Amino acid sequence: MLRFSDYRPSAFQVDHVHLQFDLQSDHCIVQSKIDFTRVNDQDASLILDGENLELLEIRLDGKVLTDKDYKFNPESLQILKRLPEKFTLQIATKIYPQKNTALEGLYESQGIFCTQCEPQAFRKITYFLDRPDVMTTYEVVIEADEEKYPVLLSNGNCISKKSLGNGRHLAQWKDPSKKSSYLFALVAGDLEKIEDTFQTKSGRSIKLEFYAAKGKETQCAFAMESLKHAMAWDEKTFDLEYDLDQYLVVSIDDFNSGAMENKGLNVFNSKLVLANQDTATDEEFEHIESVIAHEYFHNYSGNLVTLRDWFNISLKEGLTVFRDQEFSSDRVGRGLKRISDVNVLKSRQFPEDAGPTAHPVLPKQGTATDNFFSLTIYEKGAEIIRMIQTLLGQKKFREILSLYFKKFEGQALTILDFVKHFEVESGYDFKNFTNWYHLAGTPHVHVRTDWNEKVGEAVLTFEQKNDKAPLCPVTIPIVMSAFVDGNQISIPETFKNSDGQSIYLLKRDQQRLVIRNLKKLPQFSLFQNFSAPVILKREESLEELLADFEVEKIELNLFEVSERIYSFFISSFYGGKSDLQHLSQFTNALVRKINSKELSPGMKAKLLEVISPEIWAQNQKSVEFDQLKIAYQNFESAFFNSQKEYFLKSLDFLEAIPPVYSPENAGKRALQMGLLKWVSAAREKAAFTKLVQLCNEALNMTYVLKSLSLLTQYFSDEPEVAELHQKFYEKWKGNQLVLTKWMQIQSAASDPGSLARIHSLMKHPAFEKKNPNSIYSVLRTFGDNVLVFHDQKHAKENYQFFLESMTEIDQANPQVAARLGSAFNFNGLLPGKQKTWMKDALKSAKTKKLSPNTSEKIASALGQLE
Ligand code: B3K
Ligand code: ZN
Repeated sequence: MLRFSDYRPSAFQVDHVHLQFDLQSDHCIVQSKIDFTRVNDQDASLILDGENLELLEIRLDGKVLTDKDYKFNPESLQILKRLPEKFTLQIATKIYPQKNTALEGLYESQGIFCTQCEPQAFRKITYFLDRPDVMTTYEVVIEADEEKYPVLLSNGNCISKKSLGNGRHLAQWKDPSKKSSYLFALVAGDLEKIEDTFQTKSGRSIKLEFYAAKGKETQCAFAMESLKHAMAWDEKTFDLEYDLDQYLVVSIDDFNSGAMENKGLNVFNSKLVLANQDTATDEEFEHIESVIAHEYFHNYSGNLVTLRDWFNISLKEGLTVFRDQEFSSDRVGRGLKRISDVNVLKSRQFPEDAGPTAHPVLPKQGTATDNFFSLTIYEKGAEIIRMIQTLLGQKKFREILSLYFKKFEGQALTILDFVKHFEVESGYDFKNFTNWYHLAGTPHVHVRTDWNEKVGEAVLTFEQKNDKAPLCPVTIPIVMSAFVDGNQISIPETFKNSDGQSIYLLKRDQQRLVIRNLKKLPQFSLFQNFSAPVILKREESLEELLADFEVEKIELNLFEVSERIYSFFISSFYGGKSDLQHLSQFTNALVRKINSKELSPGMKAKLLEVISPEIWAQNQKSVEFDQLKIAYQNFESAFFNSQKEYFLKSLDFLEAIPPVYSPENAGKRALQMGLLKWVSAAREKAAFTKLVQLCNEALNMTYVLKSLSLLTQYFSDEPEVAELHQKFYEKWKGNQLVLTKWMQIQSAASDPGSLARIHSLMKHPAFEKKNPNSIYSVLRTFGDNVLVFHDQKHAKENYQFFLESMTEIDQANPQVAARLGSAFNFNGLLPGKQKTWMKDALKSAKTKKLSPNTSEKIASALGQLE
């Protein structure tokens, strides 16, 4: 077990490291030369981290060490000899990148060597002090076959390149910046590139290069533009200028996560860098822009100011997510971006925080460091940063953050150092606020409004509860305003941040806010822009919600009102009732909004989205997911029928939008497809015809994929749908990225026979057993598809099959297998039978030989059920 409290500073620092890689066809020899200085603890011996390494030789200050001078095993290397204050170790190890199926350390993907060292895989390359607080400069020599690997890359600048005359060549790279070992990178392959430059605000010219397998490099053009936008934004917003002379990005097909921010040499999963309009959807373009920015922003939040240890990972991840969200807000529109970020939080992070692996943003312990890369660390971490911004106001927050990067450059910090910096610079007392970092679970906030007409007094009663931390309230900033007859009134007990927002702080379990001298009960707008990551339970009638829907101006809050209205209806259909009168009141209001000019097309599309089952389920104690599926179906037909004519007519105005991606075009397409979805859900012939036409003729992947997905979901009985699938497959046979999306829409569909389809997908030639994207698109999509996965009629076999697949994948790739564990997040809501089946499947998985990553997920899931 890893424990936060076990942290000790290293007794040794590394002054410089020189690495030499000899890449061969079935192995690689790594020779390191590491200069050490003892920095404290005169008696401590030097213990280096290693994993699965074959040690060939070790020298201390040039002299070969013998067996009795050191103790080693594949996991560590301890020097027993007394060490001077300064010394140099030379270590030679042998590794096998071609056999590396875990895709950590140095591995080969489709003939390209590449690395993934974060968090602790540098130790799979060579023995080292593999911890983020040991920062040093690197020099790297790579030697490889000249023909097969013409491009040899590492961090920093290339200082020489030469042919060795024997069919091999070498390149020498030097990184002037001190970095942690998790940021080391090496790439070797037959790659092509596109190039550009970025002029920094101080006038330096930065060379930008994107590399991909031959023929695919032109698909990096959008990512290149995104990078330039991100660089300019960080200069403008936080006064952060890129520090090196070049910035390289490489696209790799087999990659466990989305991308990696290695210093000066990012490695990207090809799905997050390659895009053009016939192969990528609008959503993917938007996502690429944000991930390119995210990795770029890490250059400061992560690389230059790094983390002391892996428990503090949210110091860089929460902050960098926050920074990329702000960037994308400026690119695609603040309201829409906030809606989609809050949606990820509610539909994915909240379930994680309620599930078996719930943990604080600053965890206290863990089994596998890899499992720290969670939605909680990333998304909830970003929300905590956002609350700090809310408390101070954006302007002040940005100034203090900008200072943070300048003050701490080159240092390894903790989250509490970060908060301290904000405390010192702003004078604001964050003492109680830091509980947000220490507690697991999502607080539920219950709000009640009481109105005493006689004395003209309104009382808001707030209560917070967190099952995972029952005795510990957190400080919850509630950004709010109140209106009487459309005029804003001032609210007592609130304070204003530097942006002029009124904030009420809920600090205790229960608080009452009394507003006196009122002629009328005000309308309250609470938690504006989702000012705290809580589950809000407001006692409101459907009438009140419908009234709010008419007047709410803040896009996020308007969306949330619609979400609560949808939730009302789903609940009544789930309970076997329907409320058609209110439904037509709602759909009438919705149609009015869609026809009006006050909202953007993208926003209108959002209002047409029904609450997701994952979010709806959060207010329940137990859920019969198959009943819920029926409730959704019944609701969908009732919804359509209440505006049948309007929806049918809406198909006529499906005007052509230019196929190219832009936030505006994306919004317009989303609205069209949002309307078409409702007609499809009612299985109307007109929708079928339109979908088939789009699938056959559209010049844009958003239309094609969305149409095929709606056809799969609602018209799977029509023989033409199978033909369209076959046609799609034939067309895109050579393009693995497109086929991954194709598999995903099939695995996300919720018609009967899902498991059989998953089986056949996994046998399909499009499914690549060792490719993480393939596995995620089929199995993770299936496990996260709550309405299908937990369906009582099929749950038993679903669970068995899923866990068997998970344990099998674990043999080759523990990280990918462990990520499938999100399927257990809803176990707490399962009815008795499903719980028993899940327990049986987990128990039988537990008897197998598992990696620490997967065994931690399975053990915690079992722990929750037992
Ligand atoms: N830092 C990487 C994630 C690496 C995951 C390692 N298991 C990407 C990112 O968050 O930017
Ligand atoms: Zn990150």
